[in-house]
Amino acid sequence: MSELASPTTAALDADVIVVGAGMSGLYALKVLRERGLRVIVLEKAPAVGGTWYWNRYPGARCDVPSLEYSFGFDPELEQEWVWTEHFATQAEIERYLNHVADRYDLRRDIRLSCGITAATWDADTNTWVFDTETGEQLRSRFAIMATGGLSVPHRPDWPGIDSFAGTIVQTSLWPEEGVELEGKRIGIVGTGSSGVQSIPELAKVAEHLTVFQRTAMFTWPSQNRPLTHEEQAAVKATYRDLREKQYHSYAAAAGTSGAVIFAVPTDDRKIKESTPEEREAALAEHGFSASRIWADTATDLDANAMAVELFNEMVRRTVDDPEVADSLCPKDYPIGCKRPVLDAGYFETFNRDNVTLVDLRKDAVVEVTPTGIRTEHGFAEIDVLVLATGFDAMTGALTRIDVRGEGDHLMRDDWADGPRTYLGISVDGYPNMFMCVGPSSPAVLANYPPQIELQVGWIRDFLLHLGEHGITRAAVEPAAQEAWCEHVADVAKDTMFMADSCNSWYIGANIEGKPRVFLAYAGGLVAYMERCNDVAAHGYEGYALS
Ligand code: N01
Repeated sequence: MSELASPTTAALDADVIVVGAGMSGLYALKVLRERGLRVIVLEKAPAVGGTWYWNRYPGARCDVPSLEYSFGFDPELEQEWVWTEHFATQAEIERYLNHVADRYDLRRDIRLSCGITAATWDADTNTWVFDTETGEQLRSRFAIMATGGLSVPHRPDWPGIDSFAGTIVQTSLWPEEGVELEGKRIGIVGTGSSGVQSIPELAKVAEHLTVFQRTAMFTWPSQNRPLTHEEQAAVKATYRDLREKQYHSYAAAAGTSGAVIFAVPTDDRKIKESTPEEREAALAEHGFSASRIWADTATDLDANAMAVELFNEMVRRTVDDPEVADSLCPKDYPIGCKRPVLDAGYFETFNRDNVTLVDLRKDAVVEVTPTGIRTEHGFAEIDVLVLATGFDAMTGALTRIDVRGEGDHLMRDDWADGPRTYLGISVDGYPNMFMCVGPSSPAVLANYPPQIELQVGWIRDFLLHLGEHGITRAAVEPAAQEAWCEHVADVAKDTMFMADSCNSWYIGANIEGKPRVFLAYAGGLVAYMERCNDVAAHGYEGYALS
């Protein structure tokens, strides 16, 4: 790709440096290298896999069906890989991504244990300079930030937390060698997806498990099951059709199960027009899912409140102790505000003799001591403290390193009031830099592998276009970025994500001081790709190319 390399070929380490060897980094390396670009991937972890390397806590698994949560770019790959369960475990997905790395000979261009501390735009040469944790400096024409939306762990700053003398472990930094849990007194903080998945598993091995809950969670039984040979063969016989459906769906999902399809009601009926008998019949037929079938709960807060009541009725029917059940009932925010969670026996776990719930809304944390957690009304002795306390989502990975663009601007300063992007891919003031599944793209609202294929494919085509036309600088025009940001906010404004009572990581509410801005694109993958493809068809409008 000689056009891309000139005029500073000798000084460039690569045409493209990709930061991150998770799903999008691996795919970017594959498709860019096969089109003749010299690519280096820099990865902080000692292994590939991104999210699926770091999040190896007990119970970690994907909540999108395995046959859908996989790449579709190579029919041979999807035929030869065998999934064992409807929802794959972390270990199986990690094996899959390692298989992808080996099958396409990706490892030779990946530098592991090589996180970056800074990325700096050099306007004199139209190149990006990367400083790595290993002290190296590398230069490329283009930067692709495949740094992940949920890659920067968030940890509570409770008084005394550093004095804890037992084992303290974050679900998203779970050590490869594992953690000794058998027969221990375990405390877990956090009841989001990670907490909800770990709690039933931790309860099975702990002498005692204390769950510290700040906000009760909406979570639905996953109905996970082993995949039979027949089921898998049936999907594989028509895999191309499934992929086409994914690429042309709202959430990059073709099927009818998994967390990403929760936004879609399964029923035409409106809960506000239903009778008590109809609601009772829905509970009898669908159980917890009776709360998510109705056509009017996604945009009508009163309808949503009625669905919440159905959900909470199921909690009360499942959990034996009425006081514990009451604490486990989500009360003050709507269904659809936070990411739906799928579980395996979550509420039933609170019926075990070795599990205690501490409701932090009634009994707040005072301090962590060397031997446990003191709350206003009690003290829990703990050997292992598990933090399932989430992430500085979507923007954290880029604001925590020094990304320095034109005029020496730092991205974290430019994004102080929330991320500003064009198409969730590029940022005004940061030429030649592209983000994978970045803020203001569908990202967390859609199934990742198909979405990555489409978005990274778009970036690849853009880079080839630049090479073919001898262009060495692609910069976003401010007006195009403003229009995109306005559109992103407009699409989200009437959804449950933005309800006044909604405080989720989708809008940065879990991080103190983070601006309340919706961090993804809620218009769906189809509308999103139409817009991206339209931009390309009009000569990459919105970009100044030189
Ligand atoms: O993080 P979260 P997560 N004191 O932010 C609590 C994906 N994912 O790692 O709600 C007490 O959702 C916090 O309480 P509150 C998925 O996209 C997917 O679980 O802020 N509690 C909350 O309960 C998911 O949405 C999969 O009041 C504190 C919890 O910690 C995303 O990752 C599996 C606290 C954090 O929940 C993040 O999920 C796992 C404090 N100081 C993750 N600080 C699957 O595919 C925080 N909390 C299945």
